[in-house]
Amino acid sequence: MLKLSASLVALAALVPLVASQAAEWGQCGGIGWTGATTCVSGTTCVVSNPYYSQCLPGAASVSPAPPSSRPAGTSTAPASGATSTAKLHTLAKAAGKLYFGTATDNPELTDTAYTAILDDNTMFGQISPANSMKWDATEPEQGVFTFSGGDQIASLAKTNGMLLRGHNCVWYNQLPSWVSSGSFTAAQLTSVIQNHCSTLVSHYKGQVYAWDVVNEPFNDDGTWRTDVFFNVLGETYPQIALEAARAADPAAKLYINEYNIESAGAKATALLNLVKTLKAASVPLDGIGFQCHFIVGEFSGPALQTQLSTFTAQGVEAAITELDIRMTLPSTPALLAQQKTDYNSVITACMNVESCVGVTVWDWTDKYSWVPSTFSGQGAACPWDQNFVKKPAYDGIAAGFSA
Ligand code: 9MR
Repeated sequence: MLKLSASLVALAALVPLVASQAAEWGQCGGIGWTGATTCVSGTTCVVSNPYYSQCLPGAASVSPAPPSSRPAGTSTAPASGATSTAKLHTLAKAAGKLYFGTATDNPELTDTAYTAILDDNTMFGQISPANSMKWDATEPEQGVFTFSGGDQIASLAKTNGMLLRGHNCVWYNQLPSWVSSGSFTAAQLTSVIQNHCSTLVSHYKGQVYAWDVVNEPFNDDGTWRTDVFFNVLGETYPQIALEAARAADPAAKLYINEYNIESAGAKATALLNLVKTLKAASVPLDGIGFQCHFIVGEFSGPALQTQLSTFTAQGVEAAITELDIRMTLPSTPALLAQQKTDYNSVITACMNVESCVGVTVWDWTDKYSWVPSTFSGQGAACPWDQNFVKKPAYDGIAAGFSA
């Protein structure tokens, strides 16, 4: 304590001498920045992106700056800075994977500081639309298809030379009410599914690497979700959707995408049994998406690796499709360090299973994460913080692909 107080006094004494220097965690450069471009002693000005450079601690003995000197919006512990300058998609490719990618969403694309990073195809080699290819966005009224939002994301992927993931054809959520509340015979709903999947997948034919054809079919206890599809058609609806998608774009990989299957349990068993049933019946199914919405410190890399191996042994590929690792706010250096370990464990699990083809984060920055609005008091789940500063998690990912 005495030592800390002494160094604080010493730092305070220095303030008049370093007034033209940015404080630790302060901004020190970037497009449009007119403030100080050098950092106080013990910190280094590190470029995070073209719009933002930050003074990051270069020596462990430096005391954290008071919150008032941190960038606006940094309400939690600042990212202590990733050190890797390698680009994640480049690393993933070098490691033999198809891609490292991210979800994005149409409203975010007006944020030029965001798109400056999103458009870097050495960082992201794959894009998933977070919302704009879902049923409510693409067929809001029966037979009326609207593709403008999805087309914007598809065009971004094409312009940047990135793979595109279609998300999704059939899901219990984000359904227009004409589907979720409709009263259909089995023949009518079969036709509704066939028309939706066929029109959607055909529209993007040739542009999509893989489609999440069926999303989240099971409850956590392994029972089927009792949505309109299951209630009317029972266990047959995945086959209807998969066959329609295959006919519409024979080159696209067709996936079932699910969460809480990343360790053994009733839900993973139910999905594994469905995969076996579908494969035995020669239903077109090429992959399983492991969403991987995790909580810091509550995840096992070896368990994930076992599940990836178990599923791919059935003759399907696998992908990490929606990775994020949330924490109870405020973030702390210890939580960020554990998050780095956890991100590393996910990448390592995928690296250790050859048929795990790639990894997608469910947006790369906390600024646009779905987590805080869904889980009260939780967040900081992405590898970049809300100011687009890379967190230690970034290093965890980079190290995973480099091992
Ligand atoms: O990221 C999506 C968010 O913007 C939407 O509000 C939410 C609504 O259901 O869906 C989010 O994406 C989900 C994805 O489509 C399926 N797996 C879970 C994702 C996070 O909720």
